[in-house]
Amino acid sequence: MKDAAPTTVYLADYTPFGWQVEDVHLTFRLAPNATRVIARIHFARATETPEQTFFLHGEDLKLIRAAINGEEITPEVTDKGLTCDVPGGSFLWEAEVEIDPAANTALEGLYMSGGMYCTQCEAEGFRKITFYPDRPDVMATFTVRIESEMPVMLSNGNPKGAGEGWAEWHDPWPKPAYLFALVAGDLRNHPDKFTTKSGQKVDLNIWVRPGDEGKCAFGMQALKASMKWDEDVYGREYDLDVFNIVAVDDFNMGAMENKGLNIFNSSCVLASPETSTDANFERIEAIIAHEYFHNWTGNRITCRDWFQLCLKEGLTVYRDSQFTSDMRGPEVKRINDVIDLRGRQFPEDQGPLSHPVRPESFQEINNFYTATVYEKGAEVIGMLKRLVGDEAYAKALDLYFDRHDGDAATIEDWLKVFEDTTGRDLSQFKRWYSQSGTPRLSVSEDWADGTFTLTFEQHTPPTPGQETKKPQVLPIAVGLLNPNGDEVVPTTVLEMTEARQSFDFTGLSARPTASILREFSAPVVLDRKSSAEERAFLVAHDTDAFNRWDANNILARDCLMAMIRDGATPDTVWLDGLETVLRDETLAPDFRASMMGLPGQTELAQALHERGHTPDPDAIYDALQTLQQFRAERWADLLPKLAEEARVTATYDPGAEQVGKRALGNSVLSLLSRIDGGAAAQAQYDQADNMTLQLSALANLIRAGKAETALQAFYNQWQDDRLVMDKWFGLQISAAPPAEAIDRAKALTEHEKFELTNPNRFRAVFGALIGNHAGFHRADGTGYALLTDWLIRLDDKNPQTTARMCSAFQTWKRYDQSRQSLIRAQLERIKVKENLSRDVNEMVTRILS
Ligand code: B3K
Ligand code: ZN
Repeated sequence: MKDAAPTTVYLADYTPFGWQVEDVHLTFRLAPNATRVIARIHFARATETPEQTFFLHGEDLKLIRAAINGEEITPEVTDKGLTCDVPGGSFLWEAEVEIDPAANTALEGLYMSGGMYCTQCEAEGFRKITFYPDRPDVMATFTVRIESEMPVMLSNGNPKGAGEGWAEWHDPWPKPAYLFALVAGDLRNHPDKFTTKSGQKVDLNIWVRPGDEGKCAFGMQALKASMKWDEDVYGREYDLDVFNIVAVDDFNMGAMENKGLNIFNSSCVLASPETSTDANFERIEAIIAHEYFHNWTGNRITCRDWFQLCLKEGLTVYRDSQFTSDMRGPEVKRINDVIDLRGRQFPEDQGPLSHPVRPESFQEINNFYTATVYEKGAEVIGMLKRLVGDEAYAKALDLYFDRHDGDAATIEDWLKVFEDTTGRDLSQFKRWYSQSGTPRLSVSEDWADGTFTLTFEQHTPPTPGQETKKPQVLPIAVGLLNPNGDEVVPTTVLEMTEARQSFDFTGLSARPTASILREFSAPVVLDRKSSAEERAFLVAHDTDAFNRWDANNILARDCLMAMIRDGATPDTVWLDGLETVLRDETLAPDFRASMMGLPGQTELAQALHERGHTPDPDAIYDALQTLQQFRAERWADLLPKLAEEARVTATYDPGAEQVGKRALGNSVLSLLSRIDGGAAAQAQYDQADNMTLQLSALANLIRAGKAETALQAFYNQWQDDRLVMDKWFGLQISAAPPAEAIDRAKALTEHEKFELTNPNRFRAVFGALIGNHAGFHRADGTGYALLTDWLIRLDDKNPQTTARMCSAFQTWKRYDQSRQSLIRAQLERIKVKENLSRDVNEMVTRILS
C-alpha cells in the first residue's frame, strides 16, 4: 500500500496557515512528458497565527530548483511536500519543477486528454502542479504565462497578452489553488456575448475539439440563461471580461467551476438533437448553471476547509434546482429530485458510508463528494428556506454575499446570516449538518369534536460513529382535504422540534384526509400507516403534485412487494385509479409520465430490507416484468390514446413542452412493446430523427430480444461519436435481461472501443452493469467478480473513479448470506491489492466496517 498507515484529517484540528500568499506567478513550458512549471510566489507571515514550520504541499513533482529571495536552497522533500526555513517577514519563493502530464491517467493535476493539456485541481490536485499551500483558505491572485505550440492557451481570469508560442492571463480575484485551471490545445470556439445588468460586456466562449463545433449552441444558451437568472433571482453579476468553457473527453466527474475557465466533461456540455437525449439536454442545462452559479457560491465565497464542502455544493445544487424549476416547471423537477435523493442519498445515509452533511474526518477528501454533501446539503437549504420564508431567505442571502465576499467561510458563518436576519436560534437546526442518517418520521391521526390531530414521532437510527441521535428540526408541510376532495386547509408548515409532537387543526366539519410532507418538505422516511383507499384518494385529489405522485408510488411499491413476497396478482383497484389520472388531459404529459413510473429494483430491495425481508433480486425483477406486462394488457385501449397525445410534429426542441410529450410517449412505448412484439419500437427506431426517440426505441428492442439489426445499425451510424458510443456500450448492458448482462459487459470490455482510462467509457459499461440490479447481483457472484477485476485494474490508473465505483457494494448487508459472503470476498480481494490507492482503501475499509 502507498500509505501503510493512511492519515486521517479532522475538522477539529483546523489551524490557519501561518503565511499569506500575496501573489502567484506561474510559467508553464508545456511538453507532454516533461512540462516545466516555474513558480514565483510572494509570501508574508500572517499575524495572529501560531508558529509553524513552512510546509508546501507537493506530490509527484521533480524539483529542479528552489530559491528564497533569489538564493538557492535545498528543502527537505517527501512524497507529501516540502519543508524549509524561511525568513521572518515577507519573501519571494521560487521553484521550478518538472511534471509528466502525458503519464497522468489519474486525471488530477495537469494531464492530457486527446492531445490537449488540461487541469483538474479540486480538491487537492494543485499540489501535483507545483509546491504550494494547497488548502482552500489560502487565497491569492494568479498571473499565468503558458508557453507551447498549441494554438489555444487558456487560464483563469482575463487575457493579458499573447504572441507566437505564448499567452498570459491574469485573474484579479483572489482564489484558492483548487480553482486554478489551464487548458492548451487545438480547439475551436463557439463565441457569444453577454451584457451584465450593470452594463459590463462579457465575451463568452465554448471551446471544443475540431468537429464538435455544432454541439455548442444549446450549452451557450444555457449559460446565458444562467447568467441572467442569477442576476434576476440572486442579484449576482459576473465579474470578469471573459467566461470560457472547455469540453474535455477524459474527466473524472461532470464539470469544474475554475474561475473564469470552467472545464466540462464533454458529455455535460456537448449537445445536439441527433446525438443527445432530452435527459442529456436537461442535465447539460443544469450543470452549466451549477458551475456558473459557483462563481458566487464557491469562488467569490469559498470554503475555509474541505469539511465545509457543503457550504458551496449544497447551496449551489439548491440554486441549480431552483433554476431548473424555473426553466422547466417545479412539479416534475421535485419528483425527479426526490427519486434521485431516495435512490442515491438514502442508501448512502443508511449504510456503512453514512456521514454527516459536514463530515468530521476523512482520509481522502475526494471520497466525500457525495450525494449526502451535495443533495442532502441542498435539502437542508430547502428546509431552511421553508422555515424562515422566501423573503427572509433573500435577505439572509444578500447578507451572506455582502458579509463574506472574498472569504473562506464556514457553516457557522452561513447559519449566522440567517440568525442575524431573522432573530432565530438555529442551534438545533445545525444538527442537520452534524448528525448523519435519515430520520424516520411516523405519524398517527386523531379526530374528535371537529379537531383533527396529527402526532409525529421522529427517530434516527444509529450510523457509523453515531450511536445516539437528538431530535432535529423538521418542517412538515401539511394540507387537509375534505371527503369530497376539496382542500379544506391549504399547505401549512408545521415545525417539529421534539422527538414526539402533536399539532391540532380545529373547526373542521368532517374528518379530513391529510396530505403530509408536501413537496417532500424534509429528507426523511415517512412511515404512515394508511389504507390503500386513502392513498387512492390522494392520487385522485391531492393538490400537491409531489404527494399525488408519492401516494401512487407507495401503492405501486406495496403492490410489487405483495407480488414479490406472496405471489399476489397486481392490484387492479390501484391500476384503475391510476388510469383515471392518465386519462386526464388537463394534467401535463410529463406529470402523467412520472405517474406511470414504477419504483426501481434497488428501491424495492431497500423497501423489502426495511421491512425485515431479504430481497431476492430475481424475484424483484420478475415482479416488475409481470406488472408491466399486466399493465400493458390491461391498458391496451389507453396506450394508443396516450401515444397520440404524446406525438410531437414540430421540429425538435429540448424545451419542457416537447420533453414532457416525449417522456409520456416513451413510457407508453415501454408498455406497448410488450404486447405488439416490438413493432412500435421498430417503427419508432426507423423513423427517429432525434436521440431521445432513437435510444428509447433501441432499449425496447433490446428488452424484446429484437435488437440485433438495430444495434448494428446504431453502431454503424454512430461509431465515430464518442458520446453516442457511450450510450451504445451502456444500453446493451442496462436494458439486457439479467441473465445476459454479465456476458454482455464482459464482451464489451473486449470491444476495440472499450477504454479503461476514459472514465465515461468505463462508467458506461460498469455503471450499466451495476444498474442492472438482478444481473449484477447474480447468485453465483460473477457480477461482483467482474466488477472487482476491473476495479483492481483501474485503481493503478485512476484511483478517484475506482473509489467512486466501489460504492456499488455499499448496500451489501441487505442481501442474503451467500451474496454477502461473495461480496465480502471481493472487497477483501481489493483490500489486499498491491499499491492500493488511499482513495480505494478508505472506501473499502468503510464499506467492510
Ligand atoms: N466542484 C466540482 C467537483 C470536484 C470534485 C473533486 N473530486 C464540480 C462541482 O461540484 O461543481
Ligand atoms: Zn458544485
